[in-house]
Amino acid sequence: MDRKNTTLGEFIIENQSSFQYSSGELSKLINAIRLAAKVVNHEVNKAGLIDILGAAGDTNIQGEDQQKLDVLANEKFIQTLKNREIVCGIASEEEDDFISVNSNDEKHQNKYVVLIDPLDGSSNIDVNVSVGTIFSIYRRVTPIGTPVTLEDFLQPGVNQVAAGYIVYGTSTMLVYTTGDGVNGFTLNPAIGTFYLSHPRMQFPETGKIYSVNEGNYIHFPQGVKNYIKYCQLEEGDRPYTSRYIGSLVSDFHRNMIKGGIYIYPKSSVAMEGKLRLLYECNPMAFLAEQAQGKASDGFKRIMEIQPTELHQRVPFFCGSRKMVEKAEEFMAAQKA
Ligand code: P6P
Repeated sequence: MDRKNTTLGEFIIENQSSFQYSSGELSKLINAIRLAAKVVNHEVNKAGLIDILGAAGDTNIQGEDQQKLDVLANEKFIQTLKNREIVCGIASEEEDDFISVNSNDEKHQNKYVVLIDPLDGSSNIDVNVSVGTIFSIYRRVTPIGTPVTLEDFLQPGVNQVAAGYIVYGTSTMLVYTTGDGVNGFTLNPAIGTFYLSHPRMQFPETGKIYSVNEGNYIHFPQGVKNYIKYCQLEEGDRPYTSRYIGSLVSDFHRNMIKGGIYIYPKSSVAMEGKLRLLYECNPMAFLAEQAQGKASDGFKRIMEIQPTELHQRVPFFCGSRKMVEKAEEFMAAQKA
């Protein structure tokens, strides 16, 4: 059922039966993410009011200053997921290594692992620009009741059973897929309930928005430079509009509604690009494909990349199918 104003809770229950492994665990997992999202939303919305702005003083494995809200969001999602004994392992952008959750305790038959970017775009926090949480869910591949291993996390994106994001913007939305399309839920903060506001979200087949940090133009591969110039040419349906928020979730969300392409390519300063495969690119790629869009590294499908490291980075081209295909043509031509 996808009638508007269904609550997220009702939607999960009504659609649980459509999920082939309707053990109820995945429903409980999505519900746990829903709860954590409401807690983080509350903190994000008051960030300017209490002293949780500014770097927490630490830096994460990426060498980035950890904003206090990063730390808080990371703690809230991990704590919520651990407390419900639904998952057997968690990996986070903010954690150097993965976290095992009771997975070597035989009475816990938890079979899901969650990979998460608890607060993506956090550099925008201090300037009141929207940020987001991204999550990706897999079934473990090692035997239930044994300790999770890195193998449980280094799975290709095609193995995902669910993925989604929360965007803390002018309104707070939770957008997710379990492999049967993409649905968007908007939070009514007055009563703390998410309502189905965007059923069956789909990327327009093409669009007129390109999202890339053109400040890095001189460092880009020639194929990306050529595609950017193509977007700017006065010809046919162009020039396109450049829109870049500096928050992947926000740029992706706008492009999914209006049509567009987001590109974070590799460059001479970011040899593998900046975005992380496991908890940014794979979940966004799953959503993109479920919304009739496309996601590649400029050459091959993101979700078919075999991960080798927890925090590995990949170049990312994602959005309206025809726009990604055109960008891929320019990438292929540069190799010719
Ligand atoms: P740049 C945020 O840090 C992020 O991971 C994405 O959300 C965003 O699209 C990108 O990096 C911005 O990176 O190098 O353009 O500032």
